Amino acid sequence: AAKLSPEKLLCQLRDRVNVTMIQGSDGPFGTSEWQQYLPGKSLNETVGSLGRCAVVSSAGSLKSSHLGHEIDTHDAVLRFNGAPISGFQEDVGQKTTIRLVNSQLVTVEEQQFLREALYNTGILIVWDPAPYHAEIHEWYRKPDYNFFESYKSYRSAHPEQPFYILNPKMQWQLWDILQENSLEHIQPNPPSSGMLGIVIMMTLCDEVDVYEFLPSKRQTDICHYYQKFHDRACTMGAYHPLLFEKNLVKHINQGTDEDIYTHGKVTLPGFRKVGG
Ligand code: NCC
Repeated sequence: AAKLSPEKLLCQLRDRVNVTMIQGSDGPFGTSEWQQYLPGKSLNETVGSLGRCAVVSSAGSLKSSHLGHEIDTHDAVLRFNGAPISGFQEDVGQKTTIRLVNSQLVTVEEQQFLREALYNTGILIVWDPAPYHAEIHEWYRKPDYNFFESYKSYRSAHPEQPFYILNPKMQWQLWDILQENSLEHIQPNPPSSGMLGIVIMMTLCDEVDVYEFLPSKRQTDICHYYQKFHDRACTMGAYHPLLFEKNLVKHINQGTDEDIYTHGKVTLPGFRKVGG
């Protein structure tokens, strides 16, 4: 049970979660070496102001959803990590405007990340689980995964593709709001890529449709729509506070329960459309 009204919660998200990308003015990134790697334009300048956006979770329940066409009608589509399109267009669409990847993928799966064509479409954003409310310097010295070299290699190979590093402050600003609105104590682990992606799109778009973050009638133990692997924790969470994220998103949903049940679809307002 969330404590705030949906309207108040939206205002809190808008006012307290600062969605920014790492820039030269951020402490350790102020070197001439980093200036060669960080994108010259801000994310806002790169995407402009967007109308209707879609966030596509990687859940197994997208399989056989036939949501591909509906997803592609949006002005922009955000996807996660290694979620593929090829062979799955019917269910997940084919447009990719932004791909949000975690630092584990960029580091541990570096070879695939540098090689696979999947990552060459759209704007890339990488995030890393920073220590709770750590200063940029502290995080820079001790990231969860040291993805910086891999980031530089990717930037050298694809200098034209916008590729941002999410400012890690955001994840804990969001986590604090999740904790304040939950009756239980939440493990201090950062929100999932899914929740971060939703809030990123709420800053860029007028309206955000989120697919299969809240599971539809197709809910399944199959982790991803693109793999045969079963694990309930993918939908319910283990490391990430997924259940709390999903309760919060359900609370601020402006769509219908019917849309959740049939399409796994939630509709959220962009922060520009949030009053008060
Ligand atoms: O699985 P993952 O997430 O890439 O999924 C992206 C987002 O979709 C939502 N999701 C996914 C599956 C499911 N059944 N239900 C869902 O709601 C979640 O919001 C999820 O965030 C991640 O968040 O970055 C995560 O990444 C993977 C993995 O690192 C990447 O896929 C790269 O290989 C993590 N899995 C493991 O570490 C094994 C996962 O815990 C979180």
